[in-house]
Amino acid sequence: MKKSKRKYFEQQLSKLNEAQKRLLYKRAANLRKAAQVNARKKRRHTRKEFSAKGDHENMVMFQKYSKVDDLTIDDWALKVIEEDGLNSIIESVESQTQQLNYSDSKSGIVVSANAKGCRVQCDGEIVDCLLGPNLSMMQKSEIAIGDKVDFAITKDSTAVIQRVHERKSKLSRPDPIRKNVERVVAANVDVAVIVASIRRPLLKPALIDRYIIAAQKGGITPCICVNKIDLMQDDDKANELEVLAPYREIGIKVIESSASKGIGIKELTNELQGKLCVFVGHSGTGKSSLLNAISPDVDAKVGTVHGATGLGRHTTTSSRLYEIEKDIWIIDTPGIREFGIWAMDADDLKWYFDEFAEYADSCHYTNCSHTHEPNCAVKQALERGEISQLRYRSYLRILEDLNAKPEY
Ligand SMILES: Nc1nc2c(ncn2[C@@H]2O[C@H](COP(=O)(O)OP(=O)(O)OP(=O)(O)O)[C@@H](O)[C@H]2O)c(=O)[nH]1
Ligand SMILES: [Mg+2]
Ligand SMILES: [Zn+2]
Repeated sequence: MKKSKRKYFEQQLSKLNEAQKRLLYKRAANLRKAAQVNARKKRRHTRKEFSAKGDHENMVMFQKYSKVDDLTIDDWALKVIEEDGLNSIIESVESQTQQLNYSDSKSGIVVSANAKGCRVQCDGEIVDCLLGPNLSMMQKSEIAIGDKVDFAITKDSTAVIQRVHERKSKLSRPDPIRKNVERVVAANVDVAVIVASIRRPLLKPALIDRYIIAAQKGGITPCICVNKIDLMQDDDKANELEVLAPYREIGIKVIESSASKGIGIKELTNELQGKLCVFVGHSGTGKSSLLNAISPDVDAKVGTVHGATGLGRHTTTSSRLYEIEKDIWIIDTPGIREFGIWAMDADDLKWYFDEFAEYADSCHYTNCSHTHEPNCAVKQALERGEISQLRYRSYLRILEDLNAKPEY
């Protein structure tokens, strides 16, 4: 920052009172922490690139990211004033003070959310809530569907979220654009129902594997619901469903269903009894249709699939939590093309493939990655057909992705 600019912002800072300064420095500390984490990852990447290629560009980038550590908290505070303006800090403190005049606080569950606020279900009613200033400063991932929250009604009858309770589980993914930002798809979920179809759209085993890993990593039980079984001829059915056998073998529940013919709906309902569930999967597999089949009252919007390609049309555009009678809570989510795994260390990935476990002890190297090492018991089991080729290929693909992304 130029000296003259710095002086100007320092003068602005001196106009703030104690409470405003406290908020400013809190914002500055958050920014500094995020920048340091980011710079550390970028440094690691450029250093690696530099030692591989020895190019000047990566060296310059490395030096640039090293400078982040030289910035003091005062530098960051000035940056906040420069970017957010003095008024945003003054206003935030004012609204924080206003909120002290609220009536007693209530608790509820977040049923939908956007950047400005969220809808909360409380005692059977839906309340539109704004995020309190302490929350709105945080990343969007700080509030997610399924979160248990406390909110208060201010004097002017606005509902404001005061606190998000600690989550017992979460399904996360990296933001598709800003990969170092976590997006929590759903919080406090018991079961993630991975809705797939064999035809229209075609099965995507690699996507199923990613969902399983993300669910298990977040403390959620995965379950597969293979929908649209009415599209298969009886003679081919057993053959075509064989592709899901490896999942059954590792103890994942697989439910066969047809939302349009009402097949498997009872079994699915029983599985979800007393739980909070999230329906995930590729677009057009029938997530919203299954939700409607379980509870016609919900009447979620259902789309069509493309006539020629059999691909879905992204009918559901934002996630929503529905309370179904009989104590079932379901989050319907929009179908997605790709699902990245949040904050996964490449070395840890192998532990998420349960079928490797019984062989891994016999690998020659204790830290065997089951890829290139000699005398790998997992690869031997693969050759004997004891481990599914499809699952092993998924493992290699995800591993490749994780190694290609220096941020994680
Ligand atoms: N044949 C058949 N078609 C189904 C079945 N379930 C759903 N469909 C059809 O598949 C299409 C897509 O269904 P949706 O319920 O909108 O799929 P979705 O997974 O919610 O899709 P997105 O919201 O885009 O992610 C619709 O035309 C449904 O009628 C089924 O069991 N059998
Ligand atoms: Mg849908
Ligand atoms: Zn091995």
